[in-house]
Amino acid sequence: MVSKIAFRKDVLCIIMFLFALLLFAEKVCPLCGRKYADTDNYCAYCENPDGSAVRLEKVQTQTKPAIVANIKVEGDSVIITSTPEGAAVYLDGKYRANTPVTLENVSAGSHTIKLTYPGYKNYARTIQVKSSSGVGTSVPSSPGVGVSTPLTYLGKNSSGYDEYRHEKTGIILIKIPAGTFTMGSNEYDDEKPVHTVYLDEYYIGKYEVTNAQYKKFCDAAGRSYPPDPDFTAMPNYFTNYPDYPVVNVSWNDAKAYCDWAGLRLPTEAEWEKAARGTDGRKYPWGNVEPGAGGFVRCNYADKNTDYSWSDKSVNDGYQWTAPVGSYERGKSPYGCYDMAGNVWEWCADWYDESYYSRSANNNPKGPSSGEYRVLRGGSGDSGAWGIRCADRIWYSPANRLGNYGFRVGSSP
Ligand SMILES: [Ca+2]
Ligand SMILES: [Ca+2]
Ligand SMILES: [Ca+2]
Repeated sequence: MVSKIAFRKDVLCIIMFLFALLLFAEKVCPLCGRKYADTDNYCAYCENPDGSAVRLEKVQTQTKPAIVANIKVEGDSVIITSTPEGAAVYLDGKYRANTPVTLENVSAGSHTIKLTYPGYKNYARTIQVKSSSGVGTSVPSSPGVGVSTPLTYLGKNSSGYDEYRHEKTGIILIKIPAGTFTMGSNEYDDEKPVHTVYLDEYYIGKYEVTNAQYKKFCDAAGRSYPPDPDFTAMPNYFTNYPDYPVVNVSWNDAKAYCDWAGLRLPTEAEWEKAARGTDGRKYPWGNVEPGAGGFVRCNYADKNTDYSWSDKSVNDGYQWTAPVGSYERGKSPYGCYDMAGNVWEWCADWYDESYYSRSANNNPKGPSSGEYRVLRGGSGDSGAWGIRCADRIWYSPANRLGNYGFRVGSSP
């Protein structure tokens, strides 16, 4: 009798063990290295398809292009040009101006010159200056106002779309092919109905317009600098943080910049297509939440902020703004950066909450008049709902805020 009971216990144990194995069987994701259930076809954390390491390889082989710099020392002047033009120039670690630039009265001795440009590797080099006199001052070259300059083709970006450099501003534009996309969502009334929109081919900025890019306009056109947003521990934001997005610009300021540059603001439809592509996705990167799988995809209201809606489980690295192009995983299907978060972006259109119910199917340009202009994409203060590609907000075109900026658009 005793041995019979013991045998049954053994059998029960083996059956339970096999059952447990079946329940808890896991595999390791080759992309993010996390374990997920054997029964799933996708990694539960990063949504990588079963067994695929393709995205990992893609991330690892992406290398940033180099800035090509030409530095000439003539007496106590240092003449710096670069490709791309508009790179931020640092002399001995201190920001001076953007290329092309002549730094004058540079003191004798050895100096370091550093150049930075969004999306490019930093350039650094030591120079020797022989003659000496006084403190260095910078004299930026002054391009003419209202003169449009041509686009230079740069090749295809890592998402497979054509990129161009706008010579006057140094802004990188991505060409968005003609075709239809899904606009709107069922989440809020002003995003309804979901509808199909056709757009002709157009260009849109790869990044939000930076402080350096906006400064070039102010200096050339005699426009006043934006007021300081008073970001904690970021004094003189506009002049000290050249690669960060310009903020505290009104719609009127953004429009004036575009007019000066020979560009324009994107329409609301152009903005949304560039952000979400054609498949109606929720965010530029897809449908997973911004912090899914422990990855960082954008600058939004994370643990560095203290709002009731702050996502304390995510550290995106920034309380206020981040340098443009900081989040590789947050790119849109066309390769545009920061279309979720960082700064809200002014669009060309007047705001009307019921516009989608009567919008044109082809190249909609918004209502013909209104009181407010549209902003898109959310900012460092936004919760996850506010960085959705379909979200719309509005503000008076004459007013500015410390989390409002813009990116440019253009027609071919
Ligand atoms: Ca943040
Ligand atoms: Ca943005
Ligand atoms: Ca909204």
